[in-house]
Amino acid sequence: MRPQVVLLVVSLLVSPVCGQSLLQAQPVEGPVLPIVGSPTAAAAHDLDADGDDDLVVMEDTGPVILRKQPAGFVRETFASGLTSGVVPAVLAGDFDADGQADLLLGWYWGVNAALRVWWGDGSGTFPVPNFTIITFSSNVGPMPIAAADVDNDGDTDFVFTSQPGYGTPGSLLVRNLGNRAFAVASAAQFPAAPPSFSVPFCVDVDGDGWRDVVLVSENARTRLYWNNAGNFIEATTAQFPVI
Ligand SMILES: [Ca+2]
Ligand SMILES: [Ca+2]
Ligand SMILES: [Ca+2]
Ligand SMILES: [Ca+2]
Repeated sequence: MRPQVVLLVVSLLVSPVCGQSLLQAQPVEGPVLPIVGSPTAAAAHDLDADGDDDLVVMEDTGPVILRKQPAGFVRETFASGLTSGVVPAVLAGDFDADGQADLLLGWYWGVNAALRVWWGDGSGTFPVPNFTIITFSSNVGPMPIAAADVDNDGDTDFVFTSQPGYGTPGSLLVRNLGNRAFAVASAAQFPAAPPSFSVPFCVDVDGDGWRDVVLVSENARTRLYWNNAGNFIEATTAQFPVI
């Protein structure tokens, strides 16, 4: 049986028809997105609750929403208050658990450096400014953001890194307190990250039911922070010897 199987596989591989399908298959071309300029970030979520994922895209002059409709993506702008494309932090999700999609936008520069959570009304277009500003004790330059329920209270929390040159370097944990309120964890609760470009991931490394945080850094070793019932402590290099 084995020689026959081998011959059949070889036959399939050299078959002109099969070879064409394997080697010359062309990708299916998707719709052209109505995006202007050079976007810096994007997130996907069903913003208008019609069963398909829409997009929020950070363009050069601020965020736009691309709602997926049967004929293609419909471009929607909203009064985000952001006029710069230097807004690389964006997430979409239901952050107050009311069943309607919300947006988390972050940006930098001076006193405007903050996170802002836009509360959705279910339309996916955010027609009326309705947001909560999360402020910090020092300037931050939010870039990559990870969303996860790190304190196991049922709502989404945020971990992000503040990049050198755009704010005080380090990583920060923003706890979702419910009722559209947030609190920035203290340095004792969430130790600062290395001063480098880092991307956070929330994952339960040790399987204890609490999501730990892994920070992958550009110019420093990857670090792991154990989640100890909602408070974090950095793993030793013996525990996590990742360069
Ligand atoms: Ca949708
Ligand atoms: Ca919501
Ligand atoms: Ca939580
Ligand atoms: Ca864990």
